[in-house]
Amino acid sequence: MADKKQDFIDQRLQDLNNDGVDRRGFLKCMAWAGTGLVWTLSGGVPVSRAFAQGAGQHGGEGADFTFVQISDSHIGFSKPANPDVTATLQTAINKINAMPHKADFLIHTGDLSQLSKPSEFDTLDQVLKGASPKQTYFVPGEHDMLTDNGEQYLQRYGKGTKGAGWYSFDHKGVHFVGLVNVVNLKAGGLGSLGHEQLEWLEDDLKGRSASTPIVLFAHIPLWTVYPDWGWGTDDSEQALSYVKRFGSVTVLNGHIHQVMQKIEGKVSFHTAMSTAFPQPAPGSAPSAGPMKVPADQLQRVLGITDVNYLVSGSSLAIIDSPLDSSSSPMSGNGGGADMAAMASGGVSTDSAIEVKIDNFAFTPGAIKIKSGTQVTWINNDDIPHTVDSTQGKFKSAALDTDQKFEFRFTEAGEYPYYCRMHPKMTGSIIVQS
Ligand SMILES: [Cu+2]
Repeated sequence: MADKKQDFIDQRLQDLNNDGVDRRGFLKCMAWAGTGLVWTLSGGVPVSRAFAQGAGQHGGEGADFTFVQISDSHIGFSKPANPDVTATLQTAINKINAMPHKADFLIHTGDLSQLSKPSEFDTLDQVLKGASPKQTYFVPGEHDMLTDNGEQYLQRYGKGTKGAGWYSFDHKGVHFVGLVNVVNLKAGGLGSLGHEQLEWLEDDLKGRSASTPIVLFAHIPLWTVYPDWGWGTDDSEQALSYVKRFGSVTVLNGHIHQVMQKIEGKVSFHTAMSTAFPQPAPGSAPSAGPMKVPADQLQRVLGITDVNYLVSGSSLAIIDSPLDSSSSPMSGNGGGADMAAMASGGVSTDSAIEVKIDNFAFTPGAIKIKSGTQVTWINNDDIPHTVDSTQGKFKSAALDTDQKFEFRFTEAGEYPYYCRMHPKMTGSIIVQS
């Protein structure tokens, strides 16, 4: 039995690696445009494969059914990393529609929008209307909760769900659970499921036969990919303890805009690429964020429809692969903020102070000011951030690129703050009378 299991895992690893994709080419070009992940359920066992793989190879013959994961559409994003994210989502949908074995449904693992705007959701809906699978199951990303704590997301995509939008459903003998780990993020923390959702999950799984294949999906990875960039979920261990007794568990996530895979016992973890823009490999750049690739490469990637749509691969291979930084477009999106240079020992006597938000960091991160000083935060990143007092004393809207937030400090004390979208981003203001 154990041998059989091992054989199976080996087979799967082989499948995952033997995907007909030139991994070096992948690392160079980040074939991120218009990607999606095709899952074929065969005998209750999910196997992923690339869009580019024709019907001949895996074909879907003998498959129970197929579904496709797409992620991180970021509709509304228009920065140089990809000025037309609607077009690349459309490319993904075209691929899905051209699949020889029709997908039963789509799963979208969050960040549908860039700024939670109604017009962005409208555009997404419009593009998805053209998908041949008529059903899409969603979970929200932090970008979908920006303006209204996810009210609008819930109205549009969360009908019949619990809490912040979690739910489960069954499809042809497989039990799917959509989880939400992007609300109530605490300063310094990672993604979070929260007590109420964990209780619900335990209850939802209780009484199901251990032979039922389980698919969990959520936006932020439910395993620790790279905590320095917030790529993990604080209480995912608890959630995973509820699925331990099941024979086949697949965990699908987005958020990090690249493929990472890990198999741990009977649980296999997978993160999908974005349909919008790539992000650097963990630790390979000063921070997470949209990664620009040269325009000619972008065109080349966009022009290729048959190959390079890599969706499966070994995470470890990707993490461990040395990046050729001299010629690679993966060298990140600019120099890092020199935080140390801005560190301030003394009390500033300026009546107005500026804090820059750059490369997912507040700079300077900690400052001492005199009472009455006005602090202005300005977002220099290509991605929105917020400035939220940990004590609830101030709270900005989502600040898009170049947008500012101001607050005048009139009482002495210490004011820690963080970005509610990226709780690893923290700073503090010490006000002296
Ligand atoms: Cu942020």
